[in-house]
Amino acid sequence: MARGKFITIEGGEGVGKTTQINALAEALREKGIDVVVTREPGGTEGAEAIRQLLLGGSAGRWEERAEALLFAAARSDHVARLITPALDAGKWVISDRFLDSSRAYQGGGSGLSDDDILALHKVGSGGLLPDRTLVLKLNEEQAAERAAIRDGVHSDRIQTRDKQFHDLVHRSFHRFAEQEPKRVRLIDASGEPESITASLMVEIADLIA
Ligand code: Z5A
Repeated sequence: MARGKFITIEGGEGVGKTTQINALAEALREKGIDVVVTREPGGTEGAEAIRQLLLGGSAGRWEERAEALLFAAARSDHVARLITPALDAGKWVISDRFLDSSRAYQGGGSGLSDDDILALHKVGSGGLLPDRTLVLKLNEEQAAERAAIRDGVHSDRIQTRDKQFHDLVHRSFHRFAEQEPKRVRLIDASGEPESITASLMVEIADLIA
């Protein structure tokens, strides 16, 4: 049986990742592909428990390296128990965030080196990389508007970080697309949901046999 494909969706908060993942999964199912949708941090019982530790609590709850280790630990369980078995069974996996979020937030934003984040990923998850990473890009005002409509005044521990932090995160995602153009694609997320889904399908067309 052919191994399934592993797709990750990345970008800042409120850009429409969850909306697009659901639409993309539907479009792939219509083509007869068996799709598993998951998210990070989370996706398995243990990783969802770590999610609560990471996203709740006070802004300074975790020191930067401890935070990076917790994300890597959650990812390790997610890869071992959900992602790899699904891919081995021929299913496609679409994950709402993955390694590139750690590289952008704990690396670009918090200042850990890319080499250190990749070293944690090698130990925790065997260095697994997605077949394609789709980064949704949207200007800050539109993303904040969308997140506010959905969440009101509620923000998680990482959303509350300052503008400089989030600018560094955005720049990191752009840099990954420049450095790895075959794997990482930037998608304009400013239009209607249907047209964004069509753009995502174009970017993964070569993976559909
Ligand atoms: N994090 C990290 O630091 N390191 C890591 O390794 C990992 C994660 C894996 C997880 O947050 C946090 O963890 C995240 C990064 C960090 N923190 N930050 N900041 P999360 O999983 O709770 O949330 P998120 O990933 O940041 O995304 P989100 O806020 O849930 O938003 P979204 O999924 O991108 O957007 P959405 O829910 O699909 O859409 C938002 C609203 O806009 C909603 O009302 C939609 O109906 C609406 N929408 C969507 N598309 C459109 C269009 N096209 N037009 C108009 N309105 C739209």
